[in-house]
Amino acid sequence: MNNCKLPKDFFFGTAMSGPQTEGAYNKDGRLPSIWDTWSDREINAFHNNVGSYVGNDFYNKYEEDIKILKGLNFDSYRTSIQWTRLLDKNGKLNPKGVEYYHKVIDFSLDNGIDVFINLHHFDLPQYLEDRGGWTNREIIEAYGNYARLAFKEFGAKVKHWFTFNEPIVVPMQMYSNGAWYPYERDYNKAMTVQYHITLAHCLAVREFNKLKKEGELPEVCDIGLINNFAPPYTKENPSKEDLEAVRMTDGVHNRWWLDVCSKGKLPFDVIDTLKELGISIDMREGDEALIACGKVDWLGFNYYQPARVQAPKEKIDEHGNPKFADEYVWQERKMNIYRGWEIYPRGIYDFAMKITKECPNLPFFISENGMGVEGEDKFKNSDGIIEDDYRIEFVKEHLEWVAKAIEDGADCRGYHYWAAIDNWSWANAFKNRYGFIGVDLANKYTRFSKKSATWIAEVSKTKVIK
Ligand code: BGP
Repeated sequence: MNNCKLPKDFFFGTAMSGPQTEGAYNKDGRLPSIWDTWSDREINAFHNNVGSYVGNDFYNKYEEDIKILKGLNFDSYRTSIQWTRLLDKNGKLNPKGVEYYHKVIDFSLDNGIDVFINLHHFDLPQYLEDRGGWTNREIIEAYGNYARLAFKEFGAKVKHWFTFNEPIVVPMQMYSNGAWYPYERDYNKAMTVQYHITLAHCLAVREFNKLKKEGELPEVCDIGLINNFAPPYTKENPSKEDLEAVRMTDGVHNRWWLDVCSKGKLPFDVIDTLKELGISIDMREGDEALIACGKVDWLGFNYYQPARVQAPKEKIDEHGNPKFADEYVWQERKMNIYRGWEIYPRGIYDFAMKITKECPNLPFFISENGMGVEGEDKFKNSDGIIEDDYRIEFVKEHLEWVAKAIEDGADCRGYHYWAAIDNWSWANAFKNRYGFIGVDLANKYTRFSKKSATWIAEVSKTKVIK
């Protein structure tokens, strides 16, 4: 697939998030988030003891960074507002937070770069977590208030809005597999959280469309949801049980969101199976009508790796939670050894075609895709430039499959790389670096270009993948 061309109006940019870039965690009225609390309590849970406090200093360096994005010939980027910065404890606007986000948005637009705004990227104000966070149904209204205020404040400037980034991650990492604080392993709780996030998404979309109808938001504004969709695969000659493992993995992680976003419904086969297993979802009167409002204008598709599954050996795990699948290790798989994720570029095509088939007329874009590598200094050449050919190869192969999907009828509008400038990555902190642009932590977070920066600048300018 050499020298493939992407459509002329195909957009290029980067994804990032407030909690991973801004830093300035206690400046100008920003409230503590769940990530700061975890950092305060257990700093050694973070790689090299680097907690959530610093980000990559975007708070102070946003002008420089936006110019860097322009230099890469990007026309857009996505970041998230931090709930903790925009609102105070009473759910009212924090003037300093408002001022900061206006400055970032204005500077971007003045430089010809479009900002896509996402509202929730794994972060939550600690005072809401103290009231049960996403396990408490009352949070849905609090989120609705946050979304409404953000839409009204920035709606005249921001065209593309997103309710959540990867809504499956908080239920999974915090409540189901015990990877992140509060390290719970309670599937019932995880599904309650997933359900409340779903209702919060639907409420925000309903409010957005209402504001548009009332003329408070420009007609051109749109709203979407971003998920880390994972194309599901199993063995070559699967048993009935292997296919069942695919159905539920796909159902909970992918179809749940595809159905809400394209049909305004939950996948009822998944809900039925959960019920049979005794997983109770507290569906109340009025919920169905609210879920019907969850249909979006387009989707963000974050792609890192496929989900390879097979029938589980045990149906219940050691914590008493249902198990739908075991991992299936494909013999030919190629790994990103630093992140422990499979690299399978064809998966981006397969899932693009799944969206095209299962959600007809729903456009989407690649909202994240990237390669994180540890210890990149070892790839420095004699001029001190990091020769990240692995990153060039990674992006090139994925873009080639995107081009093929478009050729085969997928309505994929653009590509945002995660993340053009190295940033803080949750518990992994600065372990794996993703950027075309590096950040020198020991030298005041100075930015520097890697080899891939020149390559991506050419691709985003010409739309030719070579
Ligand atoms: C996605 C998240 C990002 C980012 C990325 C890379 O799932 O939306 O926030 O962190 O993954 O993953 P990691 O930082 O864990 O290496």
